[in-house]
Amino acid sequence: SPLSSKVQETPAEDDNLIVVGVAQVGSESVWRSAHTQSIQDAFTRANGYMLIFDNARQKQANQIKAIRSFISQQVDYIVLSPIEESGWDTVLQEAKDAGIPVILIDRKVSVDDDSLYASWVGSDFVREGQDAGYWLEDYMKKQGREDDEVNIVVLKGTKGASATIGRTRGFNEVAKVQRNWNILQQVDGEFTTAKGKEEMARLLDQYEDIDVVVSQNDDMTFGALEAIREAGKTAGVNGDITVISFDAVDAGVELVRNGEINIDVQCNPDQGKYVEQIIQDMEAGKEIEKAYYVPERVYTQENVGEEENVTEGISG
Ligand code: GZL
Ligand code: ZN
Repeated sequence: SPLSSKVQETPAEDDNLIVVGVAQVGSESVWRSAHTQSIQDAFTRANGYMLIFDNARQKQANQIKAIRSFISQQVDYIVLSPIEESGWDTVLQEAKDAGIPVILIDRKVSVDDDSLYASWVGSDFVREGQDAGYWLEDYMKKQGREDDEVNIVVLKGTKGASATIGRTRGFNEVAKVQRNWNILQQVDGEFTTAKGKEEMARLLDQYEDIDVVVSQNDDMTFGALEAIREAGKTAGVNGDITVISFDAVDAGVELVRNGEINIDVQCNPDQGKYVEQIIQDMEAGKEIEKAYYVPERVYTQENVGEEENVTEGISG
């Protein structure tokens, strides 16, 4: 029979589509899913884009492979959420040599030459950590416990991630000037519910008096709350253990409403539209900033009912 080689139709290349390669961290958390959704909502065909999306499943090597594949496909822009801050100089130089602008989203890179990326959109992670620390300082005062020993455990996110580095630095800045705060342990909870639960259970075994848990994302907090319950303790408002969380995904804010989480420091995942705006500006030859911070707030018992009081738009 004649060779029926089915000729692979190359997709009709609409010249005027902007081709964007996105190297996403993975799908490790509820926050990450919302973040991915914001990217997919922004880069639609209707908006004039062809989106090539890669999920690195939490491995930097996969992100580097994805970037190299975007370069060989000669995309117009590369958007990267770098899983950790180091290890990017070589592959970003390759993108630069290929004349493909790289826009960072969410997390940051630490590179010698910051011309290796055009711009960054994300959260002020150090500020988030400080907000958590200042809230705890204020809360202890309100509770009349400013002179009590406060035993704190910290569930950290994945090693080397800007969110982990920033939240840890910001909280530690406040903690180090509190005479009576003891940070018993800071452990890697990997931003996941399973690991957060496992680590919290281990800490509850090890210490009979934990007053506060600082959990660097809601997914870990969901696990920590299970571990606290299984240890026969209570969490949140009027609980044995005060709970400080980050991300403020919908399910996290719900737990603030019902009192299981005392404060949830928002990390705004709605970043895709800001990166799309930057690309529009670059297409129009406009000057762009090196960094854009997305608007964020914190959720507590007092303000959880309030409307989103963040000002729309990014601050350069
Ligand atoms: C923060 C983001 C973090 C979230 C986690 O901007 O990088 O990664 O806090 C996610 O939920 O895994
Ligand atoms: Zn105590």
